[in-house]
Amino acid sequence: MGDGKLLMVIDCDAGIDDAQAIMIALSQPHVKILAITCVLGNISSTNQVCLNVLRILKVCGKLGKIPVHRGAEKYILPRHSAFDSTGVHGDDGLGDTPDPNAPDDSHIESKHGVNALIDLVRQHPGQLTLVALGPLTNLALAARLDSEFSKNIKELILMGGNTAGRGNITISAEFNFYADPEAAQIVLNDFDCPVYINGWELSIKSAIEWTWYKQYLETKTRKAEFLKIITRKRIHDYEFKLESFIFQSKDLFLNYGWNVPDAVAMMVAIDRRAILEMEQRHATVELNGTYSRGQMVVDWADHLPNRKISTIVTKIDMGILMAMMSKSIE
Ligand SMILES: [Ca+2]
Repeated sequence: MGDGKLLMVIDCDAGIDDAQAIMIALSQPHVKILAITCVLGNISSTNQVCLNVLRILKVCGKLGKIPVHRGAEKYILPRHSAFDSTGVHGDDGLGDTPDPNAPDDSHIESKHGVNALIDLVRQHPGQLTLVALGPLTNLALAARLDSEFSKNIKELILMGGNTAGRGNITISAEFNFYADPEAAQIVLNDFDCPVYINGWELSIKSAIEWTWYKQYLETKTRKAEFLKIITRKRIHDYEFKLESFIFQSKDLFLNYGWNVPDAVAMMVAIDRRAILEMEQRHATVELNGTYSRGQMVVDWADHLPNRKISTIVTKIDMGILMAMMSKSIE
């Protein structure tokens, strides 16, 4: 099984960033996506995440060809009142530009996303590349239901966490890890497969040049048009911030670069040569703290011996990223 293909399962909370990442994976001929499992995150409805994935698949001509599963509908131990990132992704997760002909939920598989993950890994032991683009709830639940789950994953590439305490949802936490820190800790502390972490600071460092991105969205294809529609609201917000740049510090401006965190993780999953610099360290997650719940904590000086080692990506090849983004809208 495999035929030289990269066998991939995507777990996501789509999400505009996830849309870009999924489109990248779909455009790579050697990538075979076996399923997409959905979790809450960018929006608090897992069902809506599934509908968004179906819409992305339809735009790319893949509707009905890749199973879409509804996963967890609640975080493991939510300590915050319901929150999501609708300010960034819109109320529906795709920029509030609904398609009246979008596929309905009859296209969603009946099998739960967590069971789908477990079954797929059992069916393809040591062969699956798992790409996690949202909170890690589904992965943690799969590991708790099946103790062999992580052992049989070929590799896990995730978007989440931070290396220098730089937050995007709180003062010190990145969104995916903050949403479900218990799940993130289960994955980082317990998973027995190679884990690649693509965190928030990497995303800031890899922000796409604004002029390039605007031109990119003007490409005359159906897929580019789709991306343009779903990012319209965010672009408006971005341009507003850009115009008020003179009142901002350079550091803050960098925060408003065109970040594509999920695309970065997807690129790393597809082409390991895209990693230019990395650190191999134990990383875990703070579960308490007055300010720091959900912050990734990196053991830079081996204070915690015999812990799981993750690969923390710290620099990527922007040329490969932009080439993959371009290919994804052809
Ligand atoms: Ca995401």
